[in-house]
Amino acid sequence: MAEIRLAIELAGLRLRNPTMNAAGVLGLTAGLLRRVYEEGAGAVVTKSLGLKPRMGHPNPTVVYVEAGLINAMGLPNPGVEYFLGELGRLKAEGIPVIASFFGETLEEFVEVASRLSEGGVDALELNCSCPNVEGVGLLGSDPGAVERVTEAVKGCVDVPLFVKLSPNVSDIAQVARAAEQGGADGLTAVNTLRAVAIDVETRRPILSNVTGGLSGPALKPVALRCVWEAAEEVEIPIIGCGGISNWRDAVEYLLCGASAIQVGTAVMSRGLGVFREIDEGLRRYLEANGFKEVSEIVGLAHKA
Ligand code: RRO
Repeated sequence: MAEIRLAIELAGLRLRNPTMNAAGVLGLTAGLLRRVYEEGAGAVVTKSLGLKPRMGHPNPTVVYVEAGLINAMGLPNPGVEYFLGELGRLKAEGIPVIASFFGETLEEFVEVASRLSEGGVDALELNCSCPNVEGVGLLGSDPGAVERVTEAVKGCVDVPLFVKLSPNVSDIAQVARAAEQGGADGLTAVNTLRAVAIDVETRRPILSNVTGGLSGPALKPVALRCVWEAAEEVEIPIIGCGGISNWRDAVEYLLCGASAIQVGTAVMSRGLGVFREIDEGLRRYLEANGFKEVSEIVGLAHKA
C-alpha cells in the first residue's frame, strides 16, 4: 500500500499536516500552543495580538447556544512585546507559528506585523474581521480598505501573509479578491458570524457587548459557502475555518477548496484530541479513496 502523505505546502510553509487551531482558542502562551502541536496540529495560531495590552469586554463574554458558541471577548491580549518572549520558546522546538494580529490604524497593523515578522514567526494572519470591536470588524467589509492594509503590511514583512475574512459581508468574493490584489499569500475563511443571545428571565441580551460572533457547527454551512465563493474567485490558498469538529468536516472543507483547516470551538467542546482524530480520519479517507496526498482532494467539489 502506497504511503499516504498528510504533509502540505501552504504559501511556502511546509507543514506536517493541514490542521491548526483557530486564532483565539487557547490564547498565546508557549505552554498551551505547544500542547496544540503535541496533540497533532500541523501549525499553531495565536490569539490576535495588538500593539499594546488590551483588556477586552467585561463578562459575560461567552455563551453556548444550539450547535454553537457566541463570543464577544473584545480582542483581549497582552500586546505584541509579551508574545515575542513566548515565541522564542516555541521556535526553539521547531513549532510552526502563525501569529494573528490586528491594528486600530493602518500604521498599527504595519508596526505589529513588522515586529512579529522580525521576531521570527513563520507566517502572519491579518485579522480585519473581528465582529466585536468596531474599527477592526468594519475594515473587513470594505474591499478597498482590505486591499490597502494588506498591501501596506505585505510591503514590510518577509513571511507569508494570510488575511482572515469576515462572513458578515454581502459579497465575500469581492473581499477575497481585494486581499489577493493587495498581495496576500493566502486567506483564512472565515471569522465568526454576528449573533445575539437573549436571556428570558432577565429579558436582556446575555453578552455584555450585546452582539457576539457565532462559531461551531451552526456556522459550518455558512463558512463552507464562503470558502466555496472565495475559491471560485482567487488563486491563492485558503485555510478553511468554521464549525470543524471531526475529519469528515475537514474533508468537506478540502473538497470545497480549502488547502488547510482550523479548529476552534471543537477544541473547547471536544478537547485537544480532535487534532489527532482529524489527522487519522483524513489519512484513512485518502487511503480508502485511492489518494496519496492531501493536495489531490483540494477543490475537487468544484470540478465537473
Ligand atoms: O476577541 C474577540 O472578541 C474575537 C476576535 Br479578535 C475575532 O477575530 N473573532 C471573534 O469571534 N472574537
